Amino acid sequence: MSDQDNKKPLKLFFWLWAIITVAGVAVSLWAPGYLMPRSMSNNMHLTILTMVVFSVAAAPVAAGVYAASIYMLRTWSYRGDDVPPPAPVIRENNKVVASWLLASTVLTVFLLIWGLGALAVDNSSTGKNPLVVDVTGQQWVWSFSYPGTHVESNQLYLPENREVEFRVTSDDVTHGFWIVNMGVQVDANPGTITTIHTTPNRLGEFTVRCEQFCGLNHSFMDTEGFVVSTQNFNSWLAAQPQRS
Ligand SMILES: [Cu+2]
Repeated sequence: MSDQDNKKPLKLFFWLWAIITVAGVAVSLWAPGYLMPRSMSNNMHLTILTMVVFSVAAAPVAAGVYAASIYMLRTWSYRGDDVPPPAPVIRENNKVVASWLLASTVLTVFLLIWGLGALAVDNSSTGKNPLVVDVTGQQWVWSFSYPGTHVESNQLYLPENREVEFRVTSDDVTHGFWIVNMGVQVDANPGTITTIHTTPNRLGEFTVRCEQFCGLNHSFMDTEGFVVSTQNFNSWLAAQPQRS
């Protein structure tokens, strides 16, 4: 093959790769707004951002695989016994192999650093006077109490823009305390208290779910929650029947 012929398949591969990469990046940026639950806390914001960053970073890799597959299907398809197969071009091009290896290494290291950073940030407390909420799971309801008050509720009310420290436990079997919109997910174990922090930053309704199989009515173990203004939160607290 001449040099000119050698460059043709590379060009085709490159254009396939570029088009699929652009499409992949576009979907990665656009889809989370529709597919992910609405973010209502700093944690969830980071979770969604991480998903977008990982998807964008994965787009050129996936595009490389698709482009190579399409290229191979086109080039290596059976054309009769008498037609010799074309010489492999991509695999034997050192420049292509070296840049692919370099790109994969850079991407992997970047994602590792991002992932470790996000993991370290996720569960840490800012220590600024958090609102403490005691969370108890039992078959098959959640209850929430607010230390310093005598309020116990089956709905979770939280004030906006104040850090919350959930102290999570269970009265019977292991449950999983999960607020989808806040990126909060931790096991509720009997006999032990697990803490997790978040700062709700958006007013509105959310759902608290159980995400550990805990028996017959596990799938019905969910309840409503609300992020409200500080003023409305205080009025809600005051209006609750006092537990003796
Ligand atoms: Cu459950």
